[in-house]
Amino acid sequence: MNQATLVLIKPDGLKKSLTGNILTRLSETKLDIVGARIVKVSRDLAQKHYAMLKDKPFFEDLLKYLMGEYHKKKVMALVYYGEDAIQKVRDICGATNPEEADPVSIRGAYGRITTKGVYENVIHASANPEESEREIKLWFSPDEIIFDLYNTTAVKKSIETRVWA
Ligand code: IDP
Ligand code: MG
Repeated sequence: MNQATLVLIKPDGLKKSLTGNILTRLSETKLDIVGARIVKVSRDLAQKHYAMLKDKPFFEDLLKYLMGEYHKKKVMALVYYGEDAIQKVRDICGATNPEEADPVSIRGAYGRITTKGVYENVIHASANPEESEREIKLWFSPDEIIFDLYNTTAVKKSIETRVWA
């Protein structure tokens, strides 16, 4: 079954210039990239993305990590699409704890746990279809993805917006 999944190259991945290596590893899946953005992550976006972890003791550090306070203030967000996309990407990412991840996986190869206990595991990937839909809708608007993954609705907006001067 064709599925979409959200991938984030986290700030440590960008800081360590791992973008190319990670995209190359992900290309082994033969999945299609259907959306891509470089994002400066706000606290609000980080909180929404990791909302289910809000009661964890590491939550505040996790927000700072995703916002780039320990590395670079940017994340690369991608949507991959194709047969069994969610599991294929999760398999290449490896386990959450980078010290326990298969050394051949992305997290096993490039991740670390800091002395402060932050899991710097380089990449995020959606874990299941409910999560991928929620996350893709959080990180992308419909027009930023090359086809309509989900139903859309037209709304008229008359908000002030910035354009190039
Ligand atoms: P996942 O990223 O493999 O789906 P989740 O349990 O959803 O794992 O956790 C989200 C993120 O929170 C992890 O990728 C990692 O950055 C961080 N995290 C999870 N568990 C811990 C922990 O025990 N200590 C520190 N950070 C953690
Ligand atoms: Mg998760």
